[in-house]
Amino acid sequence: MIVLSGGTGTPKLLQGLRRIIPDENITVIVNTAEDIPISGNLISPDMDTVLYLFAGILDDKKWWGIKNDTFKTSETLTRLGYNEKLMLGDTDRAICIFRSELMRNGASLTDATMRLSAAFGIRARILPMCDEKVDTMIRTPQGTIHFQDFWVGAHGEPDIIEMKIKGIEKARPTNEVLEALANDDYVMIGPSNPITSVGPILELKGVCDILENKKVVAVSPIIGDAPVSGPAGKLMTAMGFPVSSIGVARSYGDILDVIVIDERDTADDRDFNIGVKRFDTMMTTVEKSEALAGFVMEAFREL
Ligand code: GDP
Ligand code: FO1
Repeated sequence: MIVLSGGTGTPKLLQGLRRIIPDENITVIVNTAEDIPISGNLISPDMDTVLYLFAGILDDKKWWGIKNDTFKTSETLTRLGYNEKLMLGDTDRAICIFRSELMRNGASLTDATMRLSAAFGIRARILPMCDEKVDTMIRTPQGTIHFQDFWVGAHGEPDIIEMKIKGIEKARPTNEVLEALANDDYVMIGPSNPITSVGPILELKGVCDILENKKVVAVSPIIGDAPVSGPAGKLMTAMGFPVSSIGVARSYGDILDVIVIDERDTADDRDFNIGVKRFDTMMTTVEKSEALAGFVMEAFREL
């Protein structure tokens, strides 16, 4: 099973999926367009959430960072008068330093991710979508800023005129991603932000063409007219999509076979030109994540 992931909604679904299929059978292709250097080291927020989930160390209250991490370095920097854009935990920072040192010595992001996966004893295959640096940039009336400056720095408040992924035209899905897609017919798109998390993966040259020939099931991150959390609504509006499960399906073009929407969603099935299945998609407990993952697996079996 291949899973396309951002850093919150899909990791919640992966938490459930891991309870029903072995990690060895899971390949996760992770968005890297929100990656950003902090104090000289590369932070890869979506990647790290997925790695920490599979390593069993994720802080799954916040869905980023490491459980019971300390923030001594960050606090000291603040005391000295240097405020980092992201509050990085000490252990989290050590992992980012290790990755960045590997990369400074010539490793690709994929190589570094594999080293980290091995060090954590992770049996799933966790792959960055590409090795080139790509950046989600948000155009606001005040200027164009990095996604992390928009979401963490400015609390998602600025109006959005447009979103662009800088560098995406030159980026390519890695050989590891292409090989994984060549060897698996089933692709799950979790309930991640369709614009900033799934969008960059789909924008990589050739990916949509490959997915059109796969069995693809997505779970909607939008229930009714609002996302469960985060800035997906604002971004969908800026990119011309209605904030609804129909908007989510539309943003994925022709690649979907089935979309799983929430049982509370009042969207009319006839407004989608693909299969629509309904389930409780609010993953407030691991048991609910497992039930949703089981439902998605059943949807694949019926295809
Ligand atoms: P990010 O990288 O942190 O933005 O995380 P993702 O893109 O992976 O996930 C963000 C999306 O997850 C948001 O649009 C939320 O609406 C969605 N989401 C979070 N929790 C849930 C949930 O329990 N159910 C559903 N259906 N969507 C969720
Ligand atoms: N999100 C925050 O809202 N505030 C933070 O201080 C913060 C720190 C942070 C550190 C490491 C990391 O991997 C992620 C972190 N995040 C933080 C989450 C993250 O930047 C965003 O929520 C995601 O990129 C949105 O997809």
